[in-house]
Amino acid sequence: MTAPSLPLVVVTGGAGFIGSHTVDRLIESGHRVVVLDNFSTGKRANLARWATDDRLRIEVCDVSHGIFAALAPVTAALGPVERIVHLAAQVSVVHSVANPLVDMQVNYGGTLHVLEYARATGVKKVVFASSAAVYGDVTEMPVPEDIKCAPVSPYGIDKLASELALDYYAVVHAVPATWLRFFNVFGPRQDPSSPYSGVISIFSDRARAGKGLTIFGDGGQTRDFVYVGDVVSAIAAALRDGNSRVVANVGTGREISVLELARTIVELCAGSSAITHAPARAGEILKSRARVDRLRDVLGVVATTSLVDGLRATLG
Ligand code: UD2
Repeated sequence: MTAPSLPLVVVTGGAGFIGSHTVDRLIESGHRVVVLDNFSTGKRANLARWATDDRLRIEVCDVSHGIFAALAPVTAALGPVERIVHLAAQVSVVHSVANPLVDMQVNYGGTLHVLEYARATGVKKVVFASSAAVYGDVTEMPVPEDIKCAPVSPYGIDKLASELALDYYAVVHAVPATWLRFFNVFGPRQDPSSPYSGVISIFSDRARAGKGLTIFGDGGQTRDFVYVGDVVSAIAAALRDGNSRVVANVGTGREISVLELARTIVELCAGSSAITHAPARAGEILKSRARVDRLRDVLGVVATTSLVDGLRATLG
C-alpha cells in the first residue's frame, strides 16, 4: 500500500453489502482503506474492483474477538488508523430473536472491541451503523431521533446498548462518534441467499426467476427503504463531520407496505410471480418511517434515490 499521506480508514464488515459500497466511495474520494471482515457473509467478490489496488488492504478478522491483533501489522506498515466505520454485525432481527447471545456477542461485543481500539490509539472518529430497530413500536411517525427507544428484539437492544457505549466513550474517553440509525437499506450486492436476508433482495431474486413471493403477515407492515448509495453518502458525511455524539436517522421519510413493495417488484420484473402469505414473524415492528430533518440539517444529506430507481438498479 503506497500513498501514505492519504487518510487511513478502517471499515469493519467492509466486504459486506453496505461495507463494500462504503469502501468504493472512500477510495474514490481519496482514502486508504483497511477492511476487517470475517467473511461469514461478506464476499471478496464485492471488493474485486480493488483487488490489485494498494489503497485497499483486507484483513480476515472477527471483530467480536477484538481488532488489535489484526491491525497491529497494518499500522506498523502504514501508520495509525485515523477513522473507523463500524458496520460488522449480525444483521437479522429474526436471527437475534432465536440467538440472543450470539447477537449480543457479535453486535454489542464487537462495538466494545472497536471502541477499546479507538480509545487506546486515539482514533479521530467512529461512525457506527445503528438501526431503526432501536425504536421498537413507536406511536409518532415519522419517528424522530429523540423519542424514547423501546426495542422489541435482541437486535434492537444490542444496537441501543452499542449507542450507549459510544456515548460513554465519547464523554469519558473523548472518542468522537456519530451513530446512524439505518432504516431498511437495499441495493445491489445485498445477498438474497439466507432466509434472514433483506426483503428486497429476496423478492427481487425470486421475482426475476418467476418464483412466488411469501409475505409474513398481512403485508400491511411498512418500512422506509433507503438506497445503499444514499446510506453511503450519510456515512461519508458523518466521517467528515467534526461534531461528536450526533445521532441521525438514515431513511427517506417515506414508507411503503410490504404488500405494495411485492406488487411493485413483480410489476418491474414484468413477471407473474404469485404472492402468498405466511404467519407474521416474532419481534418485528409494524410501522417504520424516518424523520430525516437531522440527516439533512446536521449532515447535509438527503436520500434522493426513488424506490423505483433503486429497485431498477438492484434488479440490474
Ligand atoms: C431490517 C434490517 C435490520 C434493521 C431493521 C431496521 C435487513 C436484513 N435487516 O430489518 O438490520 O436495520 O431493518 O428496522 O436488512 N418479509 C416478508 N417476506 C420475506 C422477507 C421479509 O414479508 O421473504 C417482511 C418481514 O416480515 C418484514 C419486512 O419484510 O416485515 C422487512 O423485513 P427485512 O427482514 O427485510 O427487514 P427488517 O425490517 O426485519
